[in-house]
Amino acid sequence: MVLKFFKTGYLAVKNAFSKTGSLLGNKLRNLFHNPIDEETLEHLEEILYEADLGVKTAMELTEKIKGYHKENSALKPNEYIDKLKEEVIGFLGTGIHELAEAPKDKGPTVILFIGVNGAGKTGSVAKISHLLVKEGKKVLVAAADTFRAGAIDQLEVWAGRLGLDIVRGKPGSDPSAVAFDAITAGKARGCDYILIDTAGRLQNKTHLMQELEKIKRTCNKVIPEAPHEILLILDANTGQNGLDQALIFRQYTPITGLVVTKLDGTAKGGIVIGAQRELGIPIKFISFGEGEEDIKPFETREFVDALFD
Ligand SMILES: Nc1nc2c(ncn2[C@@H]2O[C@H](COP(=O)(O)OP(=O)(O)O)[C@@H](O)[C@H]2O)c(=O)[nH]1
Ligand SMILES: [Mg+2]
Repeated sequence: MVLKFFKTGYLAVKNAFSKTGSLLGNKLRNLFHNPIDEETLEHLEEILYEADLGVKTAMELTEKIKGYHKENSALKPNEYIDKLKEEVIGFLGTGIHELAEAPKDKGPTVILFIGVNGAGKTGSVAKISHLLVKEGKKVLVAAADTFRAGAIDQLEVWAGRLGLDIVRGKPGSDPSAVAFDAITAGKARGCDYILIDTAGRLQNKTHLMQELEKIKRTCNKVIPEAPHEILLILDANTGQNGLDQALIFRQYTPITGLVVTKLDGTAKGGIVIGAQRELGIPIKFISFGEGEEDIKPFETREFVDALFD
């Protein structure tokens, strides 16, 4: 389904970045005032790397700039930045990656939220629910992080605040049972979406990964196509480490989309580019604050404009 809330996004993203001074634009404009020589190019690669675009992407972009300079040595600083932006947009493609939607009469659409502790899963369940509700969808959230009692309460507070229907498990109970109850209830109540919060998984703990497998099988029992989405939540501050985690998660489960959180608290917005490119998993949402409005569907052009502004 198309979420229509990205009109105001550019400003929101830009504000989030400018708070922490992560805007690449200024750094790059300063840099491109220098003659484009080996030293400048090396510095360029460093700036891109430091912004967490990833080694490969930083190198490739630097090579491209070198090439452009060879073709036309009279380019202005802003023109180099425009070239970089074009390249990045070329890597990532344009348009938004829409959320999956269950076929008509085969709903609700079930979305599983996974990731390590503290990545922003519970917050993302709440914020995305809020977006969906604003689109007129009927949403139910499932507190299936039964590992920590606090996590259930946390989602319940969000649900109360945002007026979301919630199915909660008892602390210590089987998360699959919560998923089962939630989907059964959501079906009976004619919900459009069921968003399932799960416990923070350590990527090296096999039993937690097996538990995830069981949750998936349970979803599948109630609705054969479910879960329709498995979103991995990545904290932007974790940089390359976060990408490594994602690779391990992916050994255990397909991931249909990424949600990159905490873009307000980092100077490393480039992780969004590195993540989509190096993992080949589409970024569906970016989050840039703790409030329910601080999330939006990811749109390449707008993001790149904000990042390189
Ligand atoms: N500044 C900021 N904080 C965030 C963002 N997303 C989540 N948080 C905070 O990060 C902490 C962990 O988030 P939570 O959703 O509980 O993570 P979980 O353990 O994966 O469920 C909470 O204090 C959130 O308020 C974000 O985009 N920006
Ligand atoms: Mg949580």
